Amino acid sequence: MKIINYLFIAATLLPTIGYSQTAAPKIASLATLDANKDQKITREEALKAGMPDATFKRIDKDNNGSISIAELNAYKAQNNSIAPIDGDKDNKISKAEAVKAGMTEQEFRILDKDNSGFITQQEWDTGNWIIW
Ligand SMILES: [Ca+2]
Ligand SMILES: [Ca+2]
Ligand SMILES: [Ca+2]
Repeated sequence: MKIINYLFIAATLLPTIGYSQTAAPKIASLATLDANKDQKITREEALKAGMPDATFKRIDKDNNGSISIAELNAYKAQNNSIAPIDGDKDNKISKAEAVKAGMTEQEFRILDKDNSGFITQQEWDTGNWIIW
């Protein structure tokens, strides 16, 4: 019984440790992640784009070593809030906040569809971007 409890505690603690190591939230577009445009993100492509291995494994649900568009969308459906990159909590992403998380100024202008100088959650949702 004690061993089972111990394993349970270890299993619940491990993900927490993983999260605390990735201090600053990062973002990347599908276009950046899928460097060779074959609609799959291999582990090599993900690591090259700066995605931690732990994040890659979380998204690669079937564990086949690459992220399909379906797997990416499933992850996006649950992890698409802009809150982690919204540093000043005004419910929108400023250019500074976006650049800090890994977006270029050019990419920012594309997502800021109404040219307001901010990316809202709605604008974010239209882009093929993921956050971790
Ligand atoms: Ca690819
Ligand atoms: Ca997969
Ligand atoms: Ca903000």
